Formats: sequence, C-alpha cells, structure tokens
Amino acid sequence: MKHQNRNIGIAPYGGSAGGWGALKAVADAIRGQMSVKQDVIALFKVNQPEGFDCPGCAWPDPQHRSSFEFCENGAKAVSWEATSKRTTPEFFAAHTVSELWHRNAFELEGEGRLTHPMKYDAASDTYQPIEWETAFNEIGALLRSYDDPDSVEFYTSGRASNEAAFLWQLFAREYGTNNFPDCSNMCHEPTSVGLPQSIGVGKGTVELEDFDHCDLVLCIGHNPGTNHPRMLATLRDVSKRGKTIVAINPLRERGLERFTSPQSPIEMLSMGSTQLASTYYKVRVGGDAAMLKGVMKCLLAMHEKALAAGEPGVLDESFISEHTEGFEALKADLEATDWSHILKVSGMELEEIQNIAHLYADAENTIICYGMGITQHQYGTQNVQQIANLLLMRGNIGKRGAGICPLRGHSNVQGDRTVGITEIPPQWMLDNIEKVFGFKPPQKHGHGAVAAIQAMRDGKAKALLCLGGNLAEAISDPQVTFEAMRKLDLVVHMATKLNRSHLLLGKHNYLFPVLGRTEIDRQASGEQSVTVEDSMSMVHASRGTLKPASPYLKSEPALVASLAKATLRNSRVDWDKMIGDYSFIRDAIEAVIPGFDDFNNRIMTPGGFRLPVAASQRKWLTPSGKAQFKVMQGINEDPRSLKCHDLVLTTLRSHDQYNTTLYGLNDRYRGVTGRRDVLFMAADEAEKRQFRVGDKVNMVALDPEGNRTGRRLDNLTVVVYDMAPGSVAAYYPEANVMVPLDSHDTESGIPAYKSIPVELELCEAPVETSGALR
Ligand SMILES: Nc1nc2c(c(=O)[nH]1)N[C@H]1C(S)=C(S)[C@@H](COP(=O)(O)OP(=O)(O)OC[C@H]3O[C@@H](n4cnc5c(=O)[nH]c(N)nc54)[C@H](O)[C@@H]3O)O[C@H]1N2
Ligand SMILES: Nc1nc2c(c(=O)[nH]1)N[C@H]1C(S)=C(S)[C@@H](COP(=O)(O)OP(=O)(O)OC[C@H]3O[C@@H](n4cnc5c(=O)[nH]c(N)nc54)[C@H](O)[C@@H]3O)O[C@H]1N2
Ligand SMILES: [Mo]
Repeated sequence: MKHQNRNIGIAPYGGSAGGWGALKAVADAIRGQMSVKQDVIALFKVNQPEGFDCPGCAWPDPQHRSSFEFCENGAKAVSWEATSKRTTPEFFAAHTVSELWHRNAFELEGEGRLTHPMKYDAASDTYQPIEWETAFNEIGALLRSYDDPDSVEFYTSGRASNEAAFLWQLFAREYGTNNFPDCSNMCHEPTSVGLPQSIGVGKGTVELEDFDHCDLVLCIGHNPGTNHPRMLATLRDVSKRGKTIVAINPLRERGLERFTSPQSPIEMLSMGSTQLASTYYKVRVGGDAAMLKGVMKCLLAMHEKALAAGEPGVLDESFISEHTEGFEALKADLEATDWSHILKVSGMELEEIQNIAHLYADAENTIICYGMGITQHQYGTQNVQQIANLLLMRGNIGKRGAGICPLRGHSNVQGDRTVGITEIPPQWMLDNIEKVFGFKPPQKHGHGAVAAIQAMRDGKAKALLCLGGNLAEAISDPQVTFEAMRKLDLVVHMATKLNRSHLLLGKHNYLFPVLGRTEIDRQASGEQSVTVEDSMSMVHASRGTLKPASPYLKSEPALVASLAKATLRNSRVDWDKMIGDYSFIRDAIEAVIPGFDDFNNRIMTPGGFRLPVAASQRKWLTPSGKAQFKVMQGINEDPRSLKCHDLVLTTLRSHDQYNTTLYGLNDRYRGVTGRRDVLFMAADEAEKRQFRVGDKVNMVALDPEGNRTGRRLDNLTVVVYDMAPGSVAAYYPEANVMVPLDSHDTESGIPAYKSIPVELELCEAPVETSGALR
C-alpha cells in the first residue's frame, strides 16, 4: 500500500471499532495497571445501580442494563484509577521537581496514585509530606491574608461529584469570589452560553429513549469510537432499525463507520460488524457554520419549490409561528449568503450539502449530536446556535425522537455546572444561597479559565486552588500559561495522580491526594454515595467499591470542607454536619437549585431521575418565552483564518488518552502505533507539497493577516489520512503551543483549539523532537 510504512508505526486500520481489538486493549491495560482481583470487582460494578459511575464519559446508561456495559475506554479509565502503583513520599524524596518536569504525562501519571498530603520545599526542590491539619492552617492563613478575594481562582475539573462541587462553590462564594475557571470553559461553554439564548436552556434536550424513535442522527464534530464508546451501542441500534446516521467530520473516524458490539456474541464470533454512518461527509476544519448555513439555505429553496408546486413545504410553519421568533432575519441572512462562499469555506460539494438537506427534510424526527469539533472555535457559540436553528426549522425540538444532543466530556461536567460552578451565576442562584445559608454571596461576575490565566499573567491573581484536573496543560498557550502560574503566591492541587500542573510552582505549593470514584468513601455516618449528572440530565448515585489507594486519602467533599473551615472565620455553613453525612449536602443542593426535589429519595431508584429540561416540553425559558432563531454574521467560525485559507490545524484526542492523561502512545483506529508526534493530512495536500508518509515537517502558526508567528511545532511525522483537504490535525495537548491565549470565542471564552491557520515546511534533516512534544 502506497501510504503504508510499518516501521514508523503508521499503517491503516482495517477493523471495526469495538470487537476483539477492544477486548485485547482492555486486557493489556489491566495487566499493566491492576491486580486481577480488583479488576473483576471494579469492572462489574461500573454504571450499575449499586456501583460507581464510570469516570470515562458522560454518555447515559441504558435502563435495562446487560450484566455490565463493556466499554474499552471506560475500562481503561477505571484501571488507570484502580492501579496498584503508588507515588509515595519516598518517590518524591528521590526526585527533584526540576527533574520531574522533564518527564511526560505518561511517565508522571504512570507512577500511580498519590498517597500523602505533600508540600513543596524550595531548599531541596522536592515535595515533602505534611500533616493535614498543618497544611490546612497554613493555607487558611494565606487565604485570609489576601486583601481581595477576587485574587483567588477556584478551578474545577469535571470529574468532581455534585456534592464536592457544591461545597467548592459554597466555600469560594463565602470567601467572596465568583472566580470559577473550570474545564467546561474549555469544552461545552458555547453550549452553556449559546443554547439558553436559542432555546432557553444550556443543555441537550434528548433522552436516551429518543434514539429509539428517531429517523435520522447527524453526528457533527465528535468521535464516539474513542471518546464516548458506549454511544456506539446506541448508534448500532439506530442502524439496526434501518434508520439513517450521517457523520460530518473532517477525518474519517472508524468509530463512526463500523462497530462490533462486545455485547453481541454473534458479531464477536463471526467477526461481523454493524455499519453505523450510512454517509460520511468530510467538512473542512472550521467549515461547519458554512455547511449548516448551506443546508438551511437548501431547505428554504426546497420549501419554496414545494409550495409553488402545491405540495406541502419542508419547513414546520406552524411550529415556527407558534414557538419561535427571528425566522425572517435568519431567512434574510441565508438568502444573502452566496453559494460559492459556502462551498469554499465548508470544503464540500453542492450535491453533498443538498443530500444532507434532503435526508433532513425526509426524516420525521432528527437528532443532532455534536462535540468539540463544533464548540472549540472562535465563533463556537454561534456554531451551536446554527445547529439549533436547523432543528427549529422543522420543529425538531421538544418532540419524541428528536432534539439537540451535545456530547459532554467529563463524566460530571454538566452536574458541576448545575450545582453552581459558574463564573456567571444567575441572580436566583445567589439569592437562594443567601436565603439558605445566611451570607451574601458576591454579585460580581468572576473569571472563566482564560480570564483566570490572564489574571495570573497580569499579576492580579495570588492563588490558584484546583479541585482536580490539569489546567496548565489543558488550557491554550503553554508559553504564557506556565510563566503566569509561576507568579502565584499559593498553589493547591487536589488530585489522584501526579501531572505537570503540580510541577509548576508558585511560592507556597501543596499537593493533596484524594479518593477516586472507584473507592469506598467512609465518613462519620458510614459509607457515602455521591451523585453525578450525565449528558442527558439524568442524576444518579455513585458509590465506590474498592479499598482506598492509601489510608491518608481524603474525599473531595471532606477536603473542601477542611479548607473552608481553616479559612473562613465565623462561617455560616455547618461543614462538619454535611461531611458526616452527604445526604445533608444533597438537602442543601435541593434547597438552592430547582429540580432536585426529594433528592435523597429519588437517587435510591436505580438509574436515578431526570432534571427538568424545559425545552424538551417546548417551554422556552427565553425573555420572550419563544425559541429564537439566531443569526450568525458571516459563515466563518474562525475569522482569523479568513485571509489565509490554505491550511488549518485542528487538535484532537488519540484513542489512548483521556484528555491530558496518556494511557499509551497508540491511536489504534487511526492506524498510529507508538508515537504522538504526528500530523494527519489528506493525500492531495501531501502530494501538493511532495511530502511522503513518514517525512518530518515543521508547522508554523500564521496570524490573521497570514504572516508567520513565532508559534511552531517541529519535527512532526506526516501521516496521510482520509480527511478533508485544507486541514491538518495533531494531538492535544502537545499542539496547544499553536493556540494563543487571546484566541478564543468572543461570547463564551472557549479557546479556539480547533482551527488554527498554519504553514508547513519540510525538515531537511530531522531535528530532535521539539520541547513541546514530549
Ligand atoms: N477515551 C476518552 N474519552 C473521552 C475523553 C478523552 O480524552 N478520552 N475526553 C472527554 C472529554 S473532556 C470530552 S470534551 C469529550 C470529547 O469528545 P470529542 O468531541 O469527540 O473530542 P475530540 O477528540 O477533541 O474531537 C472530536 C472530533 O472533532 C473532529 N473535528 C476537529 N475539528 C473539527 C471541525 O472544525 N469541524 C468538525 N465538524 N469536526 C471537527 C475531529 O476529527 C474529531 O473526530 O470526550 C470525553 N471522553
Ligand atoms: N488543544 C486542545 N486543548 C484542549 C482540548 C482540545 O480538544 N484540544 N479539550 C479541552 C477539554 S474538552 C477539556 S474538558 C480540558 C480538560 O481539562 P482538565 O479536566 O483540567 O484535565 P484532565 O486532563 O482531565 O485532568 C487530569 C488530571 O485529573 C486528576 N484526576 C483524575 N481523576 C480525579 C479525581 O477523581 N479527582 C481529582 N481531584 N482529580 C482527579 C489527575 O491528577 C489527572 O492528572 O482540556 C481542554 N484542552
Ligand atoms: Mo471536555
């Protein structure tokens, strides 16, 4: 095969997603990380009514579960947490922080679970153990010494449970700030900001059962084979019902094409598979808004043509007039957008866009799923709103089998938002906190993730407290971010495993080990459960079953409460009561956040309960009470790439990673083995530049004028891949050096990780792997 070269770890993948390959990958992961006894107990309890919620993704669980829902990447996430390896005080004593800084994510997390509370000692350049109480008192004293509560940043990663997140926001707000940078700011913020304007709620409107009744699923800009593997079982059922799945993605992703269900003995034994997407359209990176406007423009034309012929139109006019506003403005915008522009920016053929419009017009019920391919752009919010527009045109929101389905990332990122982790809190939330707890929370809006880094860069932030995550590597622009973090006075991390954020030192640094989702959490009243909310607003309980990795671990809620108690003098919150029995935290959530009525009882039901999503009932919580068609100016979701249209870079996840956590160096479905320093490009693009597979190239970022910037990633290995021309792709987080901090969505602030104008040059002689590509 022309583009094949096994010696460099690049060879096309011929199999389906799932199947025996997935079973083998799990077996390898478990052998590497877990003891056998634990793995059996752990895996069989994932996403079971009495077990723990899988930390892998936020896809919901089917109500009628098979004995366990097998998922390769869920199993990897669990075995990674339940590892028998430990990062002990002896390990820290033997390695200076400067030395550890040169290790990559794979090596750092590969050391295993953190076991003791640690504090950085500058004299020896090592982390050293510290007593919990001493650490709390020191941190409390520092936090009290700052004049301005807004100089402290409270970061949250989306793994935190509702209980931990609720206490976290309570602590920060009683302390006096709404600074809540969180991973949602880098993920589905355009959904949280864009959908309330469109349909009155910042969440998806579908339930899992809707997939049993849909006729068409459009999958735009997400990669379920890797990132939401349990979704493949749902798509397989849609396909088996004879319904249509259309994938719209710059890269051909195996997980969207063919799937072998490990739950199906017939498929497994016959080496068979189910075809998923019936049609696959390769949109250019950053071309979604153009494609969506094109589809809507086709619908308008089809509608008018049908009416002229005396046939029923394709738009749902009665829905539009009864439930929406702004249609005329949208229509005028679509009419003013010319086809040549749409085709150029989307990189698609007119017939392809027409085909999508016809499939959509023919379907009674349509669901549109989308992920980071839509949100992580400079106009990510407007992108999301174009999807809502398309659905509203045919009344596809608030009816069975139809709706909008943002695929959330972290397993509780949606729940954290629901219970108050937001830098732009609604007034009712602040009022309820005041009513329930008797202190007045700050009214001023706080910092999201980018604003928090800007505050550090500008010397305005004094402290960063992180409830999980790896902010330094997850956010854009490491050049600016790393230096910004080094200016801090106080840095506190609560984590399960060591990562590079922990090695970015301010003046006072603490690293605290926490219990993971898989572990037993015992407090004064006995073993505790926590709760999480999935992508479809289902809230359910999660209870760990494994022995904690170390006797010194604290649960996240307990740790947050200890910090709050040590910091806040005369706190109005009874922290000990809530920590003794988490059901009191849930009572407090119920009192503050609408929709959690009878919370403690309702989580006793297997599968939990669904939070109300008004738009699902066609109740539009917008100022006018109607759903809104939102006009996007122009069609370019990344205006910075307007003038230099040659090549745009997108950054994505491999099959062997969980965000900044690397389980390994393979990307099985894309045919890459043992390396991450690759650049995916279409055959045409490679040929145009006379690059061959395996060639080494340097990539340079361009500014909006098309001039070269100082941002570059050197020595990337060319991988020819079936993907849209005009686009290249590299892995996150390595490629974050290409994304400037101030390159973000103007409305939601999400970093524009997914279309960066670039230029390539052939390396004459391969240079040493660049510093950024570790
Ligand atoms: N195993 C595993 N599971 C995960 C994660 C993980 O890292 N590993 N991360 C979790 C988290 S936090 C999240 S947010 C989700 C992320 O899940 P996804 O949304 O699937 O995330 P990505 O891998 O960033 O990219 C998604 C897809 O977008 C496509 N794409 C890139 N640019 C564009 C574009 O401009 N337009 C369109 N239409 N498509 C584009 C890429 O080709 C890729 O297939 O997964 C969650 N689940
Ligand atoms: N270029 C580019 N950048 C991106 C993205 C992209 O697509 N492209 N995606 C963005 C997205 S969608 C997201 S969500 C962010 C991810 O941002 P983060 O959530 O900040 O990052 P993670 O890599 O998930 O964090 C991993 C760390 O979390 C800790 N951890 C794991 N489990 C637990 C736990 O149970 N409790 C606690 N306290 N800690 C735990 C471990 O120490 C681990 O090292 O990255 C964003 N960055
Ligand atoms: Mo995410």
